[in-house]
Order: sequence, then C-alpha cells, then structure tokens
Amino acid sequence: MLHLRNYIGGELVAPAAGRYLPNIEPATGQVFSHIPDSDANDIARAVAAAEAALPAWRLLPAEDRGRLLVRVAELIERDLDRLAAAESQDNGKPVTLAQAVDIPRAASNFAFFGTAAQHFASETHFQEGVALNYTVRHPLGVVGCISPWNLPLYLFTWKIAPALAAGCCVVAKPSEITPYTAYLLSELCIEAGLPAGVLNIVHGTGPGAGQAIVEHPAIKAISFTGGTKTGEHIARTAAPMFKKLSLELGGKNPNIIFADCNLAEAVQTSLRSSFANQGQICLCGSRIFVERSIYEAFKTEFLAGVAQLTVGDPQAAGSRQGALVSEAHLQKVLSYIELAHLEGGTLLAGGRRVQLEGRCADGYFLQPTVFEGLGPDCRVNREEIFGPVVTLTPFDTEEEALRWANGTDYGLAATIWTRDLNRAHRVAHALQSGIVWVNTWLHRDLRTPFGGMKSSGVGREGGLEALRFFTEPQSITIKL
Ligand code: TXE
Repeated sequence: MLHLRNYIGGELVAPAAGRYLPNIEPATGQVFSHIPDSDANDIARAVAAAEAALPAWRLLPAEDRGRLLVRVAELIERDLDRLAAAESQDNGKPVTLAQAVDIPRAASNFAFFGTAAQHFASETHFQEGVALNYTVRHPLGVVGCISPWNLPLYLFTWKIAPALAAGCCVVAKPSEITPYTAYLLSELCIEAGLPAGVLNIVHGTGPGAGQAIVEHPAIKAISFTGGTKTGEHIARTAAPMFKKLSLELGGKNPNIIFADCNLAEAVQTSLRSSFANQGQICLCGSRIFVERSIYEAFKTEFLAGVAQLTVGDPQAAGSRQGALVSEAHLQKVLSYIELAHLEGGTLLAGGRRVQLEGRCADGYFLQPTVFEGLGPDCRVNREEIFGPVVTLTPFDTEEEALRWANGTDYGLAATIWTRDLNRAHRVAHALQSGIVWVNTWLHRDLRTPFGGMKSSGVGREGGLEALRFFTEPQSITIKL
C-alpha cells in the first residue's frame, strides 16, 4: 500500500516519529494509502530547510523564480489525467470535475503567479524639491500555508504559488483527509528543479502538524483556508505572536433570483452553484431566494434538473455527483437534513444516503437535497452545511431579499440573477459579501481579490493582494 512521504529540504522523507495515518477513499470507504502523522519535530525540520533556502531564493530575480513556477505548471498540465484520477480517488469528486476544474486551476495558479512576480511593482512618492519616498516590498520570509479538503490541489497551490513568487519560502500542510495530490506535487517540484527547501510539504493532522506550523516562532505569516472555528483558533494562537494572517473561512451564500432574469440560465447555473463538488465548495449558493412571481416556474425546472444529477462512482464518466469526503462529514450533513425536518421544512428532493452497488457499496453518497418552507432565521439557513443541501424561499421585494441575504454571520459570495443593470449594481453594493456574481457563478479572474467579509474571513487572496500579503512594505525617504 502507498505510503506518502513528507517533502522537506528537497527530499521525500518519512516522518521523524515513524507514525502514519490511514487515508480513506470516500467512494469505497476503504483505506488506500497511509500518510505521515507528522509532529513538531517534522515542522522544525521543514522550517530549518526553508530558512536555509531563503537567502538565495529571495535574491533570485523574479524572472528566474517565475520560470521555475511556470515549469511546475507545465508538469501539472502534463500529468493532468493522473492528478485528476488521484484527486477523485482521494476526495470522492467526479473525475470529470477534477479534469475540468481542479487540476487545470492548480496549473494556472502556478503559471499566473510565476508571471505575476515580474509585474509586481512598488511605488514612489516624489515631493517636489523636498524628498523622494520609495517603497520596497520585502518577502516576509518563511510562511505557513494550510489548506482544506474540498478543492485539495486547487486551494493548496492558490496559496503556495504567490508565496513562492513573492520570494518567501514555504512550509505547507494539505488537509490530512485529502493529501494525495499534494504529495504528487512534491514529486513534480523535484522534477522541475525547485531548489531544496524553498517549498516543504508536511503531512499530518490539524492539532499535530498544523498547530506546530501556527506556533513556530520563525513562521512569519499563516495563509489558511478551512472552517471558521479552526480559523478562530488559529487567530487566537497567532495573534499574540504578531503573525500576519490570511483566513479564508466558511460561507452561507445567497443566490437571489429576480423575476426579470433569464430563467433557463438561472436554473442551469443554480444547479451547479448548489451541487458542484457535492455542495462542498465555500462559494456554493445554498440559500436560493426566488421572486414570488416566478417561484413555481423556477422550482419546477430546478427540481427537474436535480432529478438528472446522477449519483455514482466518481470514476464513471456519467456520474454528476460523487461521494462526500468522509463518513464523519456525511453524518454532519445528514444531521442538518434531520434538523431541516425538525425546523418545519418540506422536502422537495433527495434527503437520503445513497447505497450504490459493487466497488462503491461502502461509499459516502448522498442524494442532492432541496427543502422549502424554512424561514431565513432557522439554523439550516444560517449555518454552513457544506454539502448537497439547498433551500428555496420566495421573496416579495428587493429589500426583503437583501435583508435575508445579509442575515447570516457569513459574507463570502453572493449571486444575483436579473436583467436590470441598475438593480444589479444597487443590490451588489448593498450585499455584505466579498464576492458578488451577476448572472454567473464561480467565474474567476485570478487578478481579482478573493475572500469574505464578517465570519467568512480576514484578508484577500488573488492577484496583487496575495503578493502584497506575502511581502512587507518598507518606506525609504531620501531628502533632496
Ligand atoms: O476543516 P478544518 P474540517 C468548513 C465546512 C466543514 C468545516 C470543518 O463547514 O464542515 O469547515 O471542516 C487544518 N491548527 N470548511 O474540519 O478542520 C486541517 O488539518 C492548524 C470550509 O475539515 O478547518 C486542514 O488542513 N491547522 C472550507 C485545514 O486546517 C489546523 C473548506 C482545514 O481543516 C488546525 C473546508 C489547527 N489547530 C471546510 N486544525 C472552505 N472555506 O472552503 C485543523 N487544521
């Protein structure tokens, strides 16, 4: 059976204490590999390797750093099918989704930041006859990147690539639930000729390896994506050490559908924004608010679409829905379905675990689930479920839709469907949401700031925001 190894100082090494954790394939419920259960000693070793690599890496011209990152991107593209199969096996997502989204995006993260490093400019402020002020942006040093299980390689590289591009050295930990593609990435980094110690990938649990990254005094910043509770815990540990923090946390995103929308497009895209990746994307729109005059029409077409979402073996080309990531997560999502019944919701579709046959008989499958009749203040409409469960709610006025949309602790992403341009601007500006999509969903341009308001996080990733995060500005003034 496959035993993954840590990538430290340019080499693939076993964990210092020799302990391993089982890694389960969600579609089968069977252990298919073991991953290092690393601890503070492994992290200390990785930090030492990163510190040793830092002086040369930060002085390497941005063009040369960029060339290495672009090389990693090319290798990811070359191995797209192998990486997509690994991602699907490890996470339970349909292999077609990993081929179309996860792996291409991981490659473009490296390509984008590899070239972005060359376009990153600092400022000068000239005071006529008095002084020249200029700003230098120094790489922060050694930084920590901690990522979740829902979009494993996609979100891992989204943090690592800008950190490396900015001239930082990295100690990174993928989720212990989905470590496989991060391990394959370490092999590709060796092949690409990334200098030893520049990137270190250490596997292990959150309380073990993750906590050791957050606590290590030589790590200057933490870029984290994951649950809001974990984010709180990390902030509590890191803040007294004055570490820079970027926290991308949960969401409970509204999808607001006005009567003047293109209904067919709104339905098709809402099916994706509800159920893509089994609803396990922090950007999924799990609260669908529909203007009352088209509520029944939307509901009928949406439910017809849900009926077409075949739940099946993620490796089969025809499967639109794969497995949820773990038995524990499936149980959490099922508990919210039970809660939706208790809170008085009417089940319109799904609601049950799916029992497949053959290889997938013990997998973690769930029907795409739709409820109506739940008030905007009930727990199901306020708490992040992070699974294939959405609610439909009719609204009467724009003011009402906005109040409900903003009525949660979260503020990550929102979608609006309308053909009225004035309304699109008006509603977008009033939404307490870091990202607003009008007549689309999950449309990404890597230059735009990515992140949430309220309990959805602190800071922004993407484009220049990410390069700014991983650098420290220094202002220098020369008297004329
Ligand atoms: O995430 P965790 P979990 C939400 C979703 C989900 C819930 C919990 O609602 O049900 O969070 O998921 C590492 N110090 N999202 O428990 O624990 C951990 O090892 C340092 C939203 O899987 O937050 C992993 O690498 N690191 C989300 C990463 O943090 C720690 C995506 C995320 O794990 C740590 C995933 C610690 N003390 C879940 N404890 C999104 N925003 O996309 C854990 N980790």
